[in-house]
Amino acid sequence: MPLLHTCPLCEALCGIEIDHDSNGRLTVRGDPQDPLSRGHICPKAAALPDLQDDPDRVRAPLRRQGSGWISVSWDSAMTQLAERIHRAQRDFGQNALGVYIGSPNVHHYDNLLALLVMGRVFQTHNRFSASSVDQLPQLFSQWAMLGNQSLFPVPDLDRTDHLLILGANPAVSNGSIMTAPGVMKRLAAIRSRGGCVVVVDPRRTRTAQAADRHVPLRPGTDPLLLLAMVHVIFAEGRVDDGAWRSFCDGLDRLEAAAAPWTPQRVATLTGIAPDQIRRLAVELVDAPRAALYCRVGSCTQRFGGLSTWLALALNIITGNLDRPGGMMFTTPAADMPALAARFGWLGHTGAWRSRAAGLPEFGDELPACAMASELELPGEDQVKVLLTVAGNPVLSTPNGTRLARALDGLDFMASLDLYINETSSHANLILPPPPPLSRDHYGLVFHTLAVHNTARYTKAPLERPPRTRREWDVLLDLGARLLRHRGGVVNSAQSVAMTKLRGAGPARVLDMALRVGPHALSLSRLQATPHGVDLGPLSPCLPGRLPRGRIDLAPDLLVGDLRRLKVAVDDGSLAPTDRLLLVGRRDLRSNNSWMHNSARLMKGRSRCTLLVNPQDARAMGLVEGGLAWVRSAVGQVQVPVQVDPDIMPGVVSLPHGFGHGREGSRQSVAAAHAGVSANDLTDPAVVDELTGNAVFNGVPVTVQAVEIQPASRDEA
Ligand SMILES: Nc1nc2c(c(=O)[nH]1)N[C@H]1C(S)=C(S)[C@@H](COP(=O)(O)OP(=O)(O)OC[C@H]3O[C@@H](n4cnc5c(=O)[nH]c(N)nc54)[C@H](O)[C@@H]3O)O[C@H]1N2
Ligand SMILES: Nc1nc2c(c(=O)[nH]1)N[C@H]1C(S)=C(S)[C@@H](COP(=O)(O)OP(=O)(O)OC[C@H]3O[C@@H](n4cnc5c(=O)[nH]c(N)nc54)[C@H](O)[C@@H]3O)O[C@H]1N2
Ligand code: SF4
Ligand SMILES: [Mo]
Repeated sequence: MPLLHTCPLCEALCGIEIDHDSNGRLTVRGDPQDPLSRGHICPKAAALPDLQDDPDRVRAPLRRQGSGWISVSWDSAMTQLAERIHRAQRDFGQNALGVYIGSPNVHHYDNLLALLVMGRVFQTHNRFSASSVDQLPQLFSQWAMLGNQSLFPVPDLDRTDHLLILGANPAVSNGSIMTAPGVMKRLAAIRSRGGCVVVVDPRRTRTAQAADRHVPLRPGTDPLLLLAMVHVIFAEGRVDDGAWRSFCDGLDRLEAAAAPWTPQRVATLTGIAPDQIRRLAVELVDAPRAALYCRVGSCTQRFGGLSTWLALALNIITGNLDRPGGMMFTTPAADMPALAARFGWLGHTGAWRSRAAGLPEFGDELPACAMASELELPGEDQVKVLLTVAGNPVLSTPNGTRLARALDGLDFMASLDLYINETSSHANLILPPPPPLSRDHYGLVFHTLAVHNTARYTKAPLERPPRTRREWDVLLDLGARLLRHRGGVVNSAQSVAMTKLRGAGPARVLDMALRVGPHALSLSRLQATPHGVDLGPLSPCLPGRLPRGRIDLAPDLLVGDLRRLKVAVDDGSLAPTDRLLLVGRRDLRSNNSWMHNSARLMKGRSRCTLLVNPQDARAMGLVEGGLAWVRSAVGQVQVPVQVDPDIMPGVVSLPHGFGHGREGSRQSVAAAHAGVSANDLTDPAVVDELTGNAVFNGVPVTVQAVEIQPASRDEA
């Protein structure tokens, strides 16, 4: 009998079945009875057993000793960790602790719950996470417009007639803030029922190839395109007059904001002709049901906040928010947005700022771009002790090389991680979690972002390796110890409560969230239906789900940020020049910076290549397979060239998450396919100043062929 589980690697939430083949090896298949994924999986799922068996995976707590590592007991590791954090906070103030929370935490409900509890205990302003190298602009816009950062609209893929995709490549990413397993089938279905899919992207991606139309866009100019689209909707009197008008404010201010931005004015900057811009806009009105979906490509740029604001506003004024076939909200069994509202986690910004760069906090977190300088800059509030939880910021945040140096200057660092990698290799302690097949799964976040309401809870199919510990246990144990160190009656009582909560386990908390949720489910009910339950299509919920009961179409902070955009347009920094613009890309068999230690995923040709348009390659004397120097304001890397007509002229693309050749990391397969890190080129000083989000797209670079020195006679 196969054991049921759920793949935690990406956002698609595929149901899987774990079995053994005739040689006793673990196999992974899609679960055809999962109501959401219906048997779909991608090649990464097959590699889940590799994590289980990987000899490089950390199997017991490790303490640095000289240049090596020794394994230590959990108790000794936890005692040291709690003591070092306590001492630093006592001697240097609460902000001497820094915490970085990486993206896999969002895939494990128990991690998320533990981190929510620990927010209060850490008591530091120096909290960072992968949000600010990803979807922070969306959180910001949702907070400013809808009043709740967690109210993510998702495209109602299975019912839409027109999907406009901006800055996303679901053919490869499997969908993001759009949990839609088998997404390409769903996109094909739009077309086979007579609908249309359009992709706006500097590269003709696999998603674009499968669409009706691809519209190339110059990197970093999304807000200009979107402003011109808003302009067209108003100028042509096509603003929808549906029920949304009764609960939306600021229509006039939105119109005024977009008034100067005609399609003609932005055509050269965006690289899109005025009639094409007009067409992109009116299609959203003319289609019976349309959705404008924008993701990472539009977020991780200088004006990410403006992009996500304008995209949401366009969905509203074309009548496509909260209606079937448009952008809709889920009704998840454990209702995170509702819980966020209940506990007051709606969002806030600027309550404090990073010392060096002056970047604002959002929702209690400072931008990851501020992290290195908060470690480096001496004085009050300097980070002395850092805890990373499932993150690899040396490869995933701008100027990783500088961050790596800053990590070495810390008094103490600990990493909760599966591997000794580019980040954790700088730590004094590495604390290993169980691998994915040894942990229970519920898609607390991703059921909230799904194109259809379902719920699935799966128990760990394999036993937990004995010397690994769930983050739930590690973090709550740490919390209890820190409170004890702090002393006093209140702290002692809270410490006892935390130990009790730890003992109760995360499943109990999940059970409570399910019981108070809109479907009044329970854990036992989900355990009785392990393939998952179908909770129906997305359904309209506005204005009921809005904390203020109203939407602001033109929040002051966002309208105000248009000044910064205008300056950039006026000073020419968004205009075409001789410099090439770097953008990112993902690969189906990668997962950000990890999963590169699985031999089956890494076989085949190298994927860490620089895509260059043939026209640019000719101009620069670059040849397929030849090496090139890529240089930016902060660094340089040497990388093989891949000449590709699908990338627009003037743009080059490098994937992130590579660069495994750094000293200290111990991932033998990854090291054999090291590649270079795109984040040795990206610059933490160039951010979306409004939100603090990192900029990965539209990074100016120069590219130069590497001169191959002819071998000398002696060598020959
Ligand atoms: N240039 C460029 N940079 C980017 C991006 C880009 O498009 N371009 N994308 C950005 C985006 S969207 C994101 S989300 C970030 C990701 O940034 P991060 O979250 O910092 O990096 P990951 O590469 O996801 O690293 C995850 C780490 O968690 C560990 N890990 C995996 N599973 C577990 C687990 O269950 N428990 C624990 N404790 N550890 C685990 C892995 O070994 C790895 O070290 O990267 C960003 N960086
Ligand atoms: N296989 C795989 N799947 C993944 C991941 C992975 O690393 N590998 N990472 C996961 C994570 S953490 C996330 S956040 C999601 C992200 O999922 P997606 O949002 O789909 O992200 P990408 O695949 O990076 O697609 C971004 C697209 O934006 C385009 N782009 C670049 N610059 C610009 C620009 O200025 N404007 C516009 N409009 N487009 C631009 C790029 O060419 C690219 O095609 O994927 C998740 N899924
Ligand atoms: S699409 Fe994502 S969730 Fe599905 S099998 Fe692949 S990695 Fe796992
Ligand atoms: Mo991400």
